[in-house]
Amino acid sequence: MSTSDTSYKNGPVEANPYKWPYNGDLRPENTALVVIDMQVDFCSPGGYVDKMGYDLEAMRRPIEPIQQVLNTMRAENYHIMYTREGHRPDLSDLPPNKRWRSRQIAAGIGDPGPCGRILVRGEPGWDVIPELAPKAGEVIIDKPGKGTFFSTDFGLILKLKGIDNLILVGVTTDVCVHTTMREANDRGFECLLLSDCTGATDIGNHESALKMITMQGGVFGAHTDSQKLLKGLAEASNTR
Ligand code: C5J
Repeated sequence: MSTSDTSYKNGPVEANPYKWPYNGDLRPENTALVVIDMQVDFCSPGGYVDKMGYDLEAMRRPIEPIQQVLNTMRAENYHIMYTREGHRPDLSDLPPNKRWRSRQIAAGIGDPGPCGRILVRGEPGWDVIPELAPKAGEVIIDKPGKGTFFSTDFGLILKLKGIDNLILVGVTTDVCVHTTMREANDRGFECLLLSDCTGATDIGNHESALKMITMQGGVFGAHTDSQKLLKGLAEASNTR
């Protein structure tokens, strides 16, 4: 199909600003759910976000809807992938300005805290929260930055698995989820962000991040909520 062809039949998922995916090709083989940074450091008392003094409730609200989406997508054999933000124990992959800035807000990355050294690989705070623990065989991407493509093998794995569509959930909407969505969009992946399965340390930022997606005909893809996604997945499954 040529790039100027606009005759695609849209997909089954009611989303904003278009029915997702754009070309109607929604199958377990070509679609992954990506659970971003639902780690103790972001979602639990004593972790990085808690130490910064932000509202943990906003980080925990997505847990239950993510569980629902995971249950359905696992049962239908969609690809399930996870990410964790974190640094090597020797901090050789931690840019000094990132460390300095985190210390300005009393949550120094690499410093000891109630959940171990903050955002350091192997520490209790770095692991995915038990409510959303990955199952055996699900890919986990360890990333030193905000985006999931930067300094990781995420892109290679997506290519080798034949994945075109990414459904993004996790925290935080405006930072790691949005950065990953932007990186993926630039690489040609078709992205959908789930608004009730994501959370930000500031509600205004969460809402703005959603609004940004809808500009220019869906500048980074589209967004919807978990119930609309589940309805769309059921429709896709019925028509296969
Ligand atoms: C942040 C993230 N906010 N997972 N990381 O530092 O969004």
